[in-house]
Amino acid sequence: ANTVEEKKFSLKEVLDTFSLCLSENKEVYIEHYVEGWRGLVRFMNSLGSVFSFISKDAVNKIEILANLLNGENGTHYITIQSMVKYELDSGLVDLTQRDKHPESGCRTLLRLHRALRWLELFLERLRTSSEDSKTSVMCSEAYNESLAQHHGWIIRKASGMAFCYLPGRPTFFEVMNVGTPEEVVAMLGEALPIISDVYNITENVYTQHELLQLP
Ligand code: 1PW
Repeated sequence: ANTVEEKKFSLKEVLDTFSLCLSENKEVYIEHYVEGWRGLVRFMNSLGSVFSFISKDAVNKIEILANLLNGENGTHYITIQSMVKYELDSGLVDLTQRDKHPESGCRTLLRLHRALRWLELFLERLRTSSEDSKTSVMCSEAYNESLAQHHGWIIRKASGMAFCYLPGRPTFFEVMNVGTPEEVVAMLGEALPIISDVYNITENVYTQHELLQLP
C-alpha cells in the first residue's frame, strides 16, 4: 500500500541531488543540477502562494535547460563545462546584449547559479541561527548579499515583500521535513559544503570564460 502513498517531501533528498551533480573530475552535470532545482521549486511552492512568483522564473529557466539537454544537441549539454565550450565555440551566446540568442544555456544557467548563492547564504544562516532568529531577516540578508545585486528595484521590492511571508523558524524547519531542529542543523552541515562546491566550480568556469555578466 505504501507504493501508492505520495512520498513525503524532504529537503534532505533535494539537497542530496546536488551531490550527484559533481563528476569525478569536478564537472557539473546539468541533469542533476536541473533536478536539484526542481526540488527547490517544490519546496518553495510548499511555503505558500507568495513564493510562486519567485519560483515561476526558476521554473521557466529549468525548462529552458531541460529542453536543451533533451534537444538534438543534447550531448553538448551533459555538463556545464561542455555547455560553455559548445555554446561559445558555436557562437550561441549573446555576450554584450540580448539579441540573437536570448535564451542561451549559458545566460539561463547563470541566473540559477546566482540564485544558488542566495540559497547557500540563506541555509548557512539557518544552520547557525538560534531559536528566536527570524527567517525573513536571514532570507533578506542573504538576498541582499547576493542575488539582489543582479535585480532591478521592482523585483527587489517584490522579493522583499515575499520574504515577510516566510513562515517562522519552527514551521520552516518542519516544512523541510528532516526531523528535529538538531537533525536539520546536522543535515545542513552536510549539504552546504556540497552546494558550495557546485557553486564554486560553476563560478570558476564562468570566471575563466568571462561569462559572469551575460545579459
Ligand atoms: C527558500 C528557497 C530559496 C531558493 C532560491 C530561489 C531563487 C529564485 C529566483 C528569484 C527570482 C525572482 C523573480 C525573477 C527575476 C528574474 O528577472 C531574474 N531571475 C533570477 C533567477 O534571478 C533574472 O532573469 P532574467 O530576467 O535575466 O531572465
